[in-house]
Formats: sequence, structure tokens, C-alpha cells
Amino acid sequence: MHVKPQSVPRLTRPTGPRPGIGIVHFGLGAFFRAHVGIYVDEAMTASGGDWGVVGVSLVRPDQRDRLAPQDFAYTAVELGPEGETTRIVDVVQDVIVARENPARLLDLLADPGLRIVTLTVTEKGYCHEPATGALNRTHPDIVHDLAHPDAPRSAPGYLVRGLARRRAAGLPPFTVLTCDNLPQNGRMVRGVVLELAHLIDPALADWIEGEGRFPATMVDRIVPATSAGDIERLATRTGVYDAAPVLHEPFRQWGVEDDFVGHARPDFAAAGVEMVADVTPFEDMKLRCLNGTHSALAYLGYLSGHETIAEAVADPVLARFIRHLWTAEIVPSLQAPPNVDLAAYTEALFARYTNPAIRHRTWQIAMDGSQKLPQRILATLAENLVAGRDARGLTLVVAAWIRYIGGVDETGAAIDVRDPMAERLRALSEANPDAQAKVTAFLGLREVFPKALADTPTFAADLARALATLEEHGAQVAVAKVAP
Ligand code: CS2
Repeated sequence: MHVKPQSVPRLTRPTGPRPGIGIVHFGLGAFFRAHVGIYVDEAMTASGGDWGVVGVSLVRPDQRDRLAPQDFAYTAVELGPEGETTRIVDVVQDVIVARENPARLLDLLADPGLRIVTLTVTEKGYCHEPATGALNRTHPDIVHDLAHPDAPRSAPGYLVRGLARRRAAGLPPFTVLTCDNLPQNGRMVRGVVLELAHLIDPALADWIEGEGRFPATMVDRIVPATSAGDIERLATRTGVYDAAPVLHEPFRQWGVEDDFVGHARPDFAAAGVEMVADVTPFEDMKLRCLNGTHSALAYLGYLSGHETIAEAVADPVLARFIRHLWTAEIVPSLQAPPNVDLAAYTEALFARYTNPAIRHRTWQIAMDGSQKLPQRILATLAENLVAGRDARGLTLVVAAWIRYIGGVDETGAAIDVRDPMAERLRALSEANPDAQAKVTAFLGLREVFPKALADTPTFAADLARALATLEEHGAQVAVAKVAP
């Protein structure tokens, strides 16, 4: 029997005292709530501490409006191949919508009890140039924040203003803990914050440079967006209406550089977080092996007519292709992290992708390709070209992205392309109907393609050939050519 979610009682939080607020989190998407939120909850269960979380949405009130009537508690549903288990997570205590109440957020950032700011604002939320990692000074929100540093709009703008308030109050800075899928993410966010701070007040930038801490992290758990159907099914099964549940796979991993201001942090290790001195080898492995093949399956899977990752890897042509990517093109580019067998790691990834209970849409992963491709595909590709290794598969993935951006699928239906650069990309694509001209135009996008890669001999020609094959024969044929 299906119930209307609203006809059963609303989820309530477990009773009991709540810890003090120690963490402000920017970006309250499903990923945070199914990963970082659960680790923080478990760390407090193990070892205590005042690490309650206040979530921040920069603009949109929807998550706050869903969570507030249930006191910000939510259900985490673990979807294993053999069935599901649920738990109630009670770690978020409030949500601030920054656009509605900027003063409250800035006051909280300047509160002595607040010690860590975590972020999952997605790749585009850092207002950086994807190809270089530097601050994008022409980004409209950065232009705004430079003109109005006391009333910021962007995540970096809030970090800088919050740090300025703490400095003025004689407080130590908060640790900035980024949890987005970007290489050297700690160094990237540090660079963006320092550059913005320097443009506003060089003395502030000096203080942040000396006192601030920006540990890098590698996060991993597959958490598709929650659908209305998921909400209804959960209400039917449990008899309780949760407007904001998260559905996730059993696997999780979090590697964190143990470098916090005053060593102040939850007892992450007690929750299974790997506290390491250098997260780089873990990050490279995960970004290239997981996110790289995710994007490959997103574009080539979508073009092949597959709705989800599980469907895409059930297609033997695509399954062979991603195994080829791993063995011939991605793994040879990596240094294995200590005690990790990369062949076993990629086999485990394949098994994770086949989990039929996880409906992770290719369309969802295809979003924001201009922000994702540089670290997921292009870095590996460029290294392979320099080293003389196979790069045909990765080249085809870039071609598939260009094909996807064109906005029409192989049946002639429109594609709903979501990307902060979508308009520009579409215009480039339409102005250059010929594959060779299109490739030349795209390779000129310095925000996406580093000059060295764009200038590598034969790359433009190989890319144009791959695009022409996709256009003439379709994704299945193009993929089978690379991995027969
Ligand atoms: C995905 C990631 O949406 C995407 O782009 O590749 O969200 C991926 O599911 C996570 O990084 C897994 O840890």
C-alpha cells in the first residue's frame, strides 16, 4: 500500500540534550548529510565534544524548509544489494539561508565556540578557474564581494569576512575543511581565500596565511539525489514522513589531513576517518578512478540511452570500456597510496557501480562538466600524452562531453544541459557545426583546457576524429572501437 507522505506523522528528533555548535557547514545537499554529517555524529557518540552543526544554504530555502519542521533530523537509508537499513541522524541543529539572514551567519562565524567550517558547495561553489585553481576575479559573486566585503554573497566571500571578524575580535581562525571532489582541495580553497582576502585587506591575508588551516580531504560515498518517489516509499515503509531523507550506498571513506587550528576537531578517527599527513595519493586515486569513470559513464552512458550508472555498467560495451580506462589509461598514471592495491580498488568500484538499489542518474553526474573534466579526465589525459601512454579512451570521453553539450541526443531529443558555462558552450557548439572546427573552438576555452594540453601535437586531431565517430556512428560504436 502506498501512503501519501503527508498523511503519516512527521519525523521527530530523538529526545535528549544537544551539544554546542562547533561546525558551520556550507552546502546541505544529500552528500553532506549521508557522509560528513554521519561521521561527525559518530565521532560525538564515541568521544563527545561540542560539534553540533549549523547548515548554510547560500540562496535557496528548500532544504531548511524541509528540515525545520522535523527539527533538522533526517533519515539515512543505506541501500545494500541485499536490502536496506535506516537510521535517524540528529547532528544538524539549524539551517541558515545566507541570502535571508547574512548577519546571523556572520555572527555565528565569529562565535568563539565555532571552530570548523566544512564545505560541500560543489566544484563551481569556489568561484575558481577550473583549469588553474586560481580565483576567478570576473565571477559575478566575486565582483560583488570585492565591492561589498562586509555583505558577501559567495562561499569564499563568507569565509573571508568570517575570518576578518575573528581577527578583529582577537579569536583564532576557524579551520576550513573542504569536502568537494577537487584535487588538492585544501590548497585550492586556501589559495582562493588568500587571494580574495589580499584584494580586500593585505594584512588580513597575512594573518590567514600564518594562522589559518585548510586541511585537504578525500571524500567518498555514492549518494544520488533523493527523489519524490524515494520520500514516498520511505513514508510507506516506516509510517513516518521525512521530507529530507538521504539514500546512500554502504561504502564510505574519508581521508583527512590532520592539520586543524589548535588541533580542535571531533574525534574523527574514532568514527573510522583516516587521519593522514598527506591526502594527495588518495585524492588522485579517487578522483581519477571513481569520478573519472563516473563522468565517462555519464556522457557515454547518457548518449547510449542509459538512465543510471547501474544500467550503464550492465551494458557489456560500456563495462569493457571502463575496465579499459582503468587498466590502460588511469591506473598507470597513479602512485598507489600506502597499502592500496589499485586493481582491487577498481574491482571494488565496479561492484559498487552495479548496486541496482542505487539509482544514480547519468544526467545528474553529467552536470557541471566544465568544472569536473579538468581534474577527472584532462589531468590524466595530459600526463598520458606526455608519457606516450594510451589516451584514446579519455579522448573519447572529452569528445562525448562536447557531443553532450550540443544539447541533442542520439534519438534527436533535447538534452537538459546543466553547467555554469552552458550558454557559452552551446553557442560555441552551434557556431561550429564541423567536428574539427568545434574541437578547435572548445580547446580554446582556457578555463577548461590547459594550454599545454590544447597544444599537444595530434591531440586536437584525435579529439576531432573521436567526435566525428560519435556524431556519425553513435556512442556504442565509438566505445567499441576503443575497447573491442
Ligand atoms: C559523482 C560524485 O555527481 C558526481 O559527479 O561523480 O558525486 C560521486 O558520486 C562521489 O564523488 C562519490 O564519492
